[in-house]
Amino acid sequence: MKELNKVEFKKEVEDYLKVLFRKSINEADDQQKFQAVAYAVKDFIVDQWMATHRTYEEQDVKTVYYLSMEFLTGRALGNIIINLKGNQAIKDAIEELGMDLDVIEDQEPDAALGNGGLGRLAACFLDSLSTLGYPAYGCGIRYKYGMFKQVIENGYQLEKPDDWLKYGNPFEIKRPEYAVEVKFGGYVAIRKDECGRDKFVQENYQSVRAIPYDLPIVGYNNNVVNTLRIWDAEPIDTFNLDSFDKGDYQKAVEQENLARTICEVLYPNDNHMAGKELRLKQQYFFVSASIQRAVMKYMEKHDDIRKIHEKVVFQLNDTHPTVTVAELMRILMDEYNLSWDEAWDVTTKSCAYTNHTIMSEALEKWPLELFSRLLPRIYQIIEEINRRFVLQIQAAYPDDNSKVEKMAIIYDGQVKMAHLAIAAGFSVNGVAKLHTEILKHQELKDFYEMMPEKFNNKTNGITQRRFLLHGNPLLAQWITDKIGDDWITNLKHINELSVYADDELSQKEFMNIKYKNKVRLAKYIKEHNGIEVDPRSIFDVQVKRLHEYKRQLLNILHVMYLYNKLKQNPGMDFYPRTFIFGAKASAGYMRAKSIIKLINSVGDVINNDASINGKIKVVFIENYRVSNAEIIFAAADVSEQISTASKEASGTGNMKFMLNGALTLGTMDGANVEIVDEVGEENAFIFGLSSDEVIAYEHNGQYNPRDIYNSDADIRAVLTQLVDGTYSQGNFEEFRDIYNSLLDGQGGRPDMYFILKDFRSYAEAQERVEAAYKDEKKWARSAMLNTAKSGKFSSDRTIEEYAKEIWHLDKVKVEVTD
Ligand code: DL6
Repeated sequence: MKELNKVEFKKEVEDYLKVLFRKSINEADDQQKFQAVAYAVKDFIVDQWMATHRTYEEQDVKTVYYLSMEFLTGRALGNIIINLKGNQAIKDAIEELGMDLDVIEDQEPDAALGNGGLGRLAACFLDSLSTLGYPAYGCGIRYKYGMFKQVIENGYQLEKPDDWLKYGNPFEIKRPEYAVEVKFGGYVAIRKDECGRDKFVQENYQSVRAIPYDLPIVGYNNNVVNTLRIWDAEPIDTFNLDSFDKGDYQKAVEQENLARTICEVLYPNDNHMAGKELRLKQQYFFVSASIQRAVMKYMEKHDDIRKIHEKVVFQLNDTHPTVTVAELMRILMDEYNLSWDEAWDVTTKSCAYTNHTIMSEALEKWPLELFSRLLPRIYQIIEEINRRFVLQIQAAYPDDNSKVEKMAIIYDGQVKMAHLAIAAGFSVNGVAKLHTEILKHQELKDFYEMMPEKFNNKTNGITQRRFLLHGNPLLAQWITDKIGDDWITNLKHINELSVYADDELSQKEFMNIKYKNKVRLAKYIKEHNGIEVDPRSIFDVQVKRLHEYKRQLLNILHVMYLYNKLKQNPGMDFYPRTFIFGAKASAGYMRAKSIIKLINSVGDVINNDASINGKIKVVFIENYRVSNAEIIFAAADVSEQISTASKEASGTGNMKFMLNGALTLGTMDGANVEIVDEVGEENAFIFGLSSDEVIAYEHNGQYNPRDIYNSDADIRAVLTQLVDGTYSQGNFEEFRDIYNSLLDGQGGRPDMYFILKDFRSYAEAQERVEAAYKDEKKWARSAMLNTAKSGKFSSDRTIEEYAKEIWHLDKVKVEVTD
């Protein structure tokens, strides 16, 4: 691997300041300095980027195209620097130029092209693919506005546009030479081609030019730089004279609008389908562009399209890119003249699907009218796939008509994207063991029975390079001092720390690092929230998207309960606790927004009550995102993973906390189950209904939260405080909807997420947390074991499994020649 030369690097930074801004280092502002540093870093990696692609071409490698509506990559600069092992040289260069690397990194806006877990997983996967040397493209959308910026005003969430491209993105390269056309609407006509064959032709359509922008994904210390290709839309021909002459003015305006709107904004819905037409346009837009380009690239070096699956595999990140299946069929049949059977053979060998949720509101179903109007040729193809699939179902279950009803791709006036992905994909995977079991035996039971060979599990993972090496440099260095640095690329090695778990000095060192990270977070909180928190208190953290199933409400109701106890009994034995929240709610999700307001209101009352001597603090961190997440994970003692069992497919925050030595307080849900398998139940705090119990209650309807409300005075007191103005300055209505959702369940079952049912068990687990924390040595041991046992949860492990068991990729070594 080429070494970064400090002297050359300094000169490059100064040159870029001149070329880009006509400024010297003393004149430039911090943003300009960031841009210059970023360009200098890009210069350094571009040789590796070119060498990587040259190697791929020379070796004619098989490539995975990871198709995802979301890539939540966060900031690039810091991550690239650590992956280049360039930290020291660049740090020194920057220091000698009179700058501070942390300040420079802070100038970079997060690339927030994603909502939460699904998008961040995609970003971790890209990091691992490059680090492991697997040929890959990430394919997505270059949203002009990413995930909104959350501002908290008077306790309420406000959404502000995320203008992340305001200063340009120094890392991207526009590739107009690879632009393709994407067509919408019109109708399908049958025309004769030059050989007299019937051809399906889309006519009277509107189209846009899809333009790719490439971003480098730098592997760790291995010269590999893969590409994240995000597509932007431009008008095909703006107001050319032709259009005016033909009276096509209206169409020209519409095409221009289409191009302007398609990539405008990321839909801020996590685990929820909004069903908007523009969203379907976005899906087809980036899928069509990516598949067209992948096919063209393949055909540049090969002559038999029937063998494309030997060199290309498309991984569908949830159902969002499922139109891939029909788009590939269209290209193969309409552009390469393959027969249906030939095209189907290729398609079903090229597409694999990952399911990320069982939440019914997230399952994508499109009304036929909308789908067929927007994508007429794609719809025709899906109709035919459905017709054939229904025949298959009927052949398999001749006596059971209900099977077609449950499994058809088109049914009840809707196109069901998951059914299409399963019918056409050669692999269907869940993202944690429990989740996959639930898919096989509950949600996708019929499909599993019919096609068991397609189903497999790939437990999620996270990259230790961003979430430990970059986010927690003190702990990273300590680990390296103890066991060497193999853990950076092989997290299994981190288990070697286990031998230090009982060593008192190591325990002290470990907890001292935790303390320093808590001081760092306390400073951030003071600066951003104006709240003083005590780094010696227990940092109890729940950061993730706000969703009822994730049960931030359970957490804050418990805080209210603790506060009541403390008020009733001021002298009680109580270990000081700082409850830290961070969460964005979808803009239209009113109850979620109300829960944010409740957390802030409870915080206002408790934080300002001098009578409890600061024993409880409640902090809501505004605009939770990848960059502040790194600081938060490093400082956490307790990791709140308290979803209703069966609802969280995996979770990945749980893994980031564990890696940084926090103890999980959680339900047996998602990957929590596997975390407990690894670390042992004695080093976590498990509570609540099991997934089987939740599912049983959902089926038998025998849960009535009123019974709990009537019999448990503490719970009743807390619920009453939602509607008696305690936390709403006398406004009885502010939290009425939350109250009703727990007891009356307007528009659904009361307490759908079993908050009251799990409350006592949660409170009891919280007591265990407090008792455990008081035993410093025991806690330190458990914290260290959490870090030591996190080896399984590296995305490197996950990607190895995908590569070996689904994609069948070979690793590539890249040499850079000067
Ligand atoms: O697999 C990544 C991530 C899981 O860790 C979360 O448990 C799951 O909720 C999330 N799923 C989604 C589904 N989105 N949609 N639509 O974000 O995936």
